[in-house]
Amino acid sequence: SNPYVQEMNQQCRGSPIGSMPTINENNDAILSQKLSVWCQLSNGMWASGKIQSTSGDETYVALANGNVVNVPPGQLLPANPEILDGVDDLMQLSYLNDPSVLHNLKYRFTEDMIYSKAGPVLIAVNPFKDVPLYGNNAMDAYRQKDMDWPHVYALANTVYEQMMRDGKNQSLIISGESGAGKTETAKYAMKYLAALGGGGGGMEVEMLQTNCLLEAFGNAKTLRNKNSSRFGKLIEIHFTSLGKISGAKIQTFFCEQSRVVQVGDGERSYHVFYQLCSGAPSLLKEKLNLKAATEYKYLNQSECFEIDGVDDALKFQKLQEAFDLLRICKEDQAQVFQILAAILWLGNIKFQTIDNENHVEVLADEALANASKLMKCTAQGLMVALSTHKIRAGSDNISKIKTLQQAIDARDALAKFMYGNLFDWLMEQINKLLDGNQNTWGSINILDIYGFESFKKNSFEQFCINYANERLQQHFNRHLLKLEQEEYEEDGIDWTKVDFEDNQECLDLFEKKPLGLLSLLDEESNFPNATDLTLVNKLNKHLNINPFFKGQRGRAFGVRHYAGEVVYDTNGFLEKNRDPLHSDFIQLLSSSNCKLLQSFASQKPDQTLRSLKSSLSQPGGPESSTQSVGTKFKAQLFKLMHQLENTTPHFIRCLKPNKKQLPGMYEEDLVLQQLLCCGIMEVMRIARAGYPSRMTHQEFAARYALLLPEPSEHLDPLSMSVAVLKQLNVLPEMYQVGYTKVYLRTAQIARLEEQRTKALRGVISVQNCFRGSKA
Ligand code: AOV
Ligand code: MG
Repeated sequence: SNPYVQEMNQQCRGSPIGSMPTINENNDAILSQKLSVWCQLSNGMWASGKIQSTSGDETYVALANGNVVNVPPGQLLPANPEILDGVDDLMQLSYLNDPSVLHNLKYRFTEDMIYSKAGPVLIAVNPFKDVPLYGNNAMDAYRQKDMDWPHVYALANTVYEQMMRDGKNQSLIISGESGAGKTETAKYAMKYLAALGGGGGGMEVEMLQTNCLLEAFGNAKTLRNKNSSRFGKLIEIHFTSLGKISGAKIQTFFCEQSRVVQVGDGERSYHVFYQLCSGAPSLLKEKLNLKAATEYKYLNQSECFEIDGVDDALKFQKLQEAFDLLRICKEDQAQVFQILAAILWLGNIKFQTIDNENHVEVLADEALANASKLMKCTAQGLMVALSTHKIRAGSDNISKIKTLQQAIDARDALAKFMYGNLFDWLMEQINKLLDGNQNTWGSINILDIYGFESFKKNSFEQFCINYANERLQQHFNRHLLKLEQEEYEEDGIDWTKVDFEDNQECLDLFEKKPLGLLSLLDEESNFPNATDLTLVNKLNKHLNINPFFKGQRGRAFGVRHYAGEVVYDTNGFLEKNRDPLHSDFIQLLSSSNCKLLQSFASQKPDQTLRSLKSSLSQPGGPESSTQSVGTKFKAQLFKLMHQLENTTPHFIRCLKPNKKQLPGMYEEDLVLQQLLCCGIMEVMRIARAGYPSRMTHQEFAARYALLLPEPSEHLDPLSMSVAVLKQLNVLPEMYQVGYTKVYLRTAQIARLEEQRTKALRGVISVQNCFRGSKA
């Protein structure tokens, strides 16, 4: 698997690591001075101890539990002095090795200090319980800088101040595995920014309410997370030049539509269905002919209906409140619920075969009656749309009857189409509301996408999700590892390069044309007779030479992602990538008396037309719209990355301490794997050796020249910058002067700012005195 994982395996799984360069000068000193060490036990875990004696290659270590063990020198690493236990920033550790980092995070985790810094990156370890870190008092404390512990509030504060200071758009990029806590972290960041920039007549209250709605429609219980986001979102919070919120915009990416019709064991469909079924008041239930969730095919296929500790009925009330607050009128709400109920009834529609060739007709039962009633179309119309398709014969259009599989696919496609459009429509309504006034001066973007996923069985959805994470990882690498070092080199300062794992090759595997996964998938999707097997054969044939691709037996293939290897089952890939637009549905929905459904049919006139045309000329029913799902996804992702490139990025890494989603449980190897695969260790190594703050000489001089005792207009910006640094006695090892910029070590900017504020206060109070005496 990938080098990080290999490294992890070497280090954690107790395999011989004698070849690793663990003994260096420091270690020799540690051995001879009988200091604290980490030693790796036969089970691969690290235990702390003190060296008792050494002779030759033998080292005897007294473990904390009193046992004395003989440890080969290759399995010893220096430990930090106890005084460093639980430091805020991992960079403060004297020894930055894996067990020390793990121990420090664990120490903090057990004290409910879930946030830590790893140099420029904020680390958040999911506590899986309520921790008393988020009250109004905490918000005030971070705002007034009474508190400087790492916290998402502290970072949000920095981001805000940086936007106000530099006048540049900022972004907060939150990443981590599924269930690591990204969405919760994003919500806290929003809450803090809303408090900071609120009160200006902006949309902060509404903005916070959107979460309730987005989660109802876009989140679901998966095996990894009880409240897993099945869509990605970028929230832009807009500010005026006075730092007040002026509005917001939410972009969403790739809602997992297949979940509407297909739910895996132990998982659920989207929350909103269960909320509706258990929370709708009786009048609404009657109107929608609504039954319990257990009665619906789309929901009962997984036999998982409830989530521990979640009251769906209560959530339904909250959802209605959110609808009201977001000013979605009652009629629209009624239509939304109607469509949701229609989707549930659609799933219960059955077909019966009418001949030996598996042709079908729709069973005219309760499900058909309710679905058509809720869709406000005729039962006959729905029946025809589900069981027949039109083809052209000469100058006439004739109807052909579908086979059972075609009919089932058509029914499911209709349900997905309705849900996908409903989701998009909701986003549109929210964005119309949030698009407050036009006084936008700057923005803070918060990115929260679905995390890396690796299940027993992985499909097209995981393929897209993991591809997106791969791109995001590259953004992280580029900013914190690559660009950082390139800038040092280009600007001519002393720098010894730190190597890191680049994931460009894995991205190439996805994106290369014509021989990349996405292109080959598109190509195969265009063949009407293609199957899972022909797809796999094609991939194997063209990609087997790629070290990030792994051919498998049967219809699966593997990809070596930065976070580990994932095996994808191609079953359904082609169909999901084609995402055909059925012309028969467009006609059906246009005939509906439900305004919302009608609008879904008319939304994509060009596509509709195209698909109508091709459906008439091409027997075989559904046909691909011009762009495949994979290609559209890639385009969205590129647009997103482009938008992020134009902002100053800030990174939050969420870590999942255990797979059981339980509080108080810290699985070291799971945490280590996440730290290693996302490049945090390298980031710290670079940050420790590097200069996190930098300003051009012009910027620096303009901001700090007032600290010079004498006017210095005659100096060029570079000399002026140097003069300031000398004047303030900044130690030479704390900065470097490059060709274009001043580079500063951590905490130096804070010192300079302090001096500047003092100097400015002096000026202001003198002015005030002056004014006072005049009056
Ligand atoms: P995710 O966004 O990273 O997964 P979530 O933010 O949904 O993960 O977090 C999963 C669960 O962990 C939440 O439902 C909470 O129960 C708990 N949790 C996370 N952060 C905190 C916190 N700061 N305090 C208390 N509990 C927390 V996914 O959306 O699956 O990738 O696609
Ligand atoms: Mg999430």
